[in-house]
Amino acid sequence: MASKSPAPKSSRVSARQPDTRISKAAPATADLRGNGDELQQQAGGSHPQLTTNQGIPVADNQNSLKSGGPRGPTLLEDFILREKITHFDHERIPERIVHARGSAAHGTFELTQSLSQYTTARILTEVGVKTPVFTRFSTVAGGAGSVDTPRDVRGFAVKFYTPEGNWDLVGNNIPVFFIQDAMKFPDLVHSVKMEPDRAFPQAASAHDTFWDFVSLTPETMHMIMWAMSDRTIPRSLRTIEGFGVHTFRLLDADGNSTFVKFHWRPVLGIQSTVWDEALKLQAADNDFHRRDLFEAIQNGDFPAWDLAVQLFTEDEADAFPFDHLDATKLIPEELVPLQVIGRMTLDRWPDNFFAETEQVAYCPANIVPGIDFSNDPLLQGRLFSYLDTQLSRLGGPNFHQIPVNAPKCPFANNQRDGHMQMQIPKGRVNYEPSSLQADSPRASREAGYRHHATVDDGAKGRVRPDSFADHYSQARLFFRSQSEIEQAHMASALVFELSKVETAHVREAVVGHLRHVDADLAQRVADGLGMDALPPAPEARVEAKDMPLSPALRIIDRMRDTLQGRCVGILVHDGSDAGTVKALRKAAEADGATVKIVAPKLGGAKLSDGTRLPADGQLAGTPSTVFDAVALVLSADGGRQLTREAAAVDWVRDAFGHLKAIAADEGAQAVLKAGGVKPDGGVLSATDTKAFIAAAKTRQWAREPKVRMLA
Ligand code: HDD
Repeated sequence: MASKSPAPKSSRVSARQPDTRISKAAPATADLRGNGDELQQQAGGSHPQLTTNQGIPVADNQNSLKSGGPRGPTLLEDFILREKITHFDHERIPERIVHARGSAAHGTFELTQSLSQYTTARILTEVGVKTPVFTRFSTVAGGAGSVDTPRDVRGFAVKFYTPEGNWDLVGNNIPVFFIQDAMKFPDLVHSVKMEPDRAFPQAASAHDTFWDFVSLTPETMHMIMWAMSDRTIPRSLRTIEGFGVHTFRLLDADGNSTFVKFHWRPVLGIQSTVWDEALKLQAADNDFHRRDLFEAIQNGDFPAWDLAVQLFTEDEADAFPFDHLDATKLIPEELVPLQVIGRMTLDRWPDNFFAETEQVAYCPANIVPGIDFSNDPLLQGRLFSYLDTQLSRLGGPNFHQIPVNAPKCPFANNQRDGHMQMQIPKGRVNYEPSSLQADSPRASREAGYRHHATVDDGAKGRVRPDSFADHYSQARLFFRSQSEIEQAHMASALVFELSKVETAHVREAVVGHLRHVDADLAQRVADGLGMDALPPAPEARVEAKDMPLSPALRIIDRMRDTLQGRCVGILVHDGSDAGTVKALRKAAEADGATVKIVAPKLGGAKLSDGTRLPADGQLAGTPSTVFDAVALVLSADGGRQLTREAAAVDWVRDAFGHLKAIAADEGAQAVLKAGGVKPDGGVLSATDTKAFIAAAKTRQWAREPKVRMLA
């Protein structure tokens, strides 16, 4: 090592002329003083030797190699420094063009009902087998470092490591998509990402280019309805649904096909936030969803989803009043019911974010025998796009060897070499047919992947089928199927988004389209924007038809009244009543909630019984937005003090505005008053734990019209 090497000439020179301000005896060779050992005593345990990537042991990880004494120039010779900095310089890879910000977890999928009547896929026929999965959730528009709670679609991508190879179900939390043909994907994405000249807004669809594209692309209208609903402001990743979106095929042993749509249903039920809360969460905790998923898994509170399918035949599909190959259309549950066939449980957080969550490469083309694609033109384009993007994102054709991407079943072929080849193939045969090597891989008709023998006999052409032309009926179906409160949220979301659009004709064009969806909705949005008159509706190729409403499309009605997956915050200060805090905590935890204590100081509060209760969060950094329900337990003096603390006043004002249950004792009434909290069914006495717990299981929707002017 350096100490054994001869000292470089320059350092020998400077050793004779030491820098006396620092050391009278600067050594000629490597000086290990201050190499950091003294800083590292706390960790304990036995640590492996730190080495370079070549395995050379490192003696000093704090100081670069200098010539001419401690203040001399750093030497190019310092291969340890150069290797460390070079590696660091290349630590980042291109982020995903969409879905850049994501959080993922390992888990398993267990089939509970066999689909052997329809498919040969082992993942869908072997009941009770636990198949490993890796599931990544994402926002779409923002960069990797953006926030977790913008109004946005959430990606829901599952990699099943099946015994027949990897199956990737790369879906979203919305069952339809903005566009019908992959040809439009780059335009859609360019329009929603930050505008190219100004580089803003980040992670937001509320800007001119997105709504310009929407206004000129009526096929987006159905997805827009979903995007403006509370689905795009979820409470947590644990409480979103997932959808495979496209129609796929299941194939039996004889090659017979059944169409299938895949759905993920969260066991906790769906939960959303309210828009003002989602906005404030962006300030309170950029990582709100990631942290929630992490903490749930660390606490053993494993999130789970049921996998359900909708199965239908070609004849049934032909009778639908829409085209099942059109990704802007859903199949109402009332038309084709869902069958639950299994459950996915996520139980292990990745060991390393980059190695796993960042490097995972999903691809809708990763499919196993017994499942096949349909002719959905959006799906067909995706089959190309993902592998292509991963070649540049992950740097070459061998990214399938990265542990998170590699199949867990044996895999072998004659593909060779390329950047970052990690395997060492043996033997002289890397081609087929061959006769020289007994163990060279061969294709097999029995086990191998088979495609459905689809017959397509039309003319070649760049065309859109007439059966894709109805852009408004399902947008109307979705809007009209919502509860009143959800409709108001959608109208308000449209007003919010369009209020950020600077160009008047774009706003008008969007409202024009809304007239086809629902006249009342268009009027409410126009009023919300302060328009004097309704803009004209554009000509529709196909006028909207009324479809039977689908209550299954709502979420507020379907939210489970539960404390599972919810978090209750209790605000305390010195003198808070110990018994009340204890009773509240006990009752909330008994019902499955996580409880967090908030106090003006992290050290917590000295309670009425003299005990000190440490805080989980300091008041100034823990606003009520991060909780589902809140309680304030304060002495009269504590309450008085907190009326002068803006963070405490905001705590109750926001909890009230975000429709949360609030429990407060006598001492806390002053804070409630300062926050403008008006008594209602969701504002309860802190000593009535039963009533508080009941109210905490849901939002106080009836309060909303009193606290917000909805469109
Ligand atoms: Fe896509 C990523 C979901 C249409 C091209 N997409 C990506 C991810 C999800 C989806 C969840 C993130 C995967 C991960 O966590 O790494 N995409 C969808 C859904 C679509 C859809 C549900 C419509 C039904 N996507 C779509 C089209 C194209 C792409 C039409 C291109 C023709 N998608 C991509 C991509 C990404 C991607 C550019 C970015 C990073 C990546 O693939 O690996 O290739």
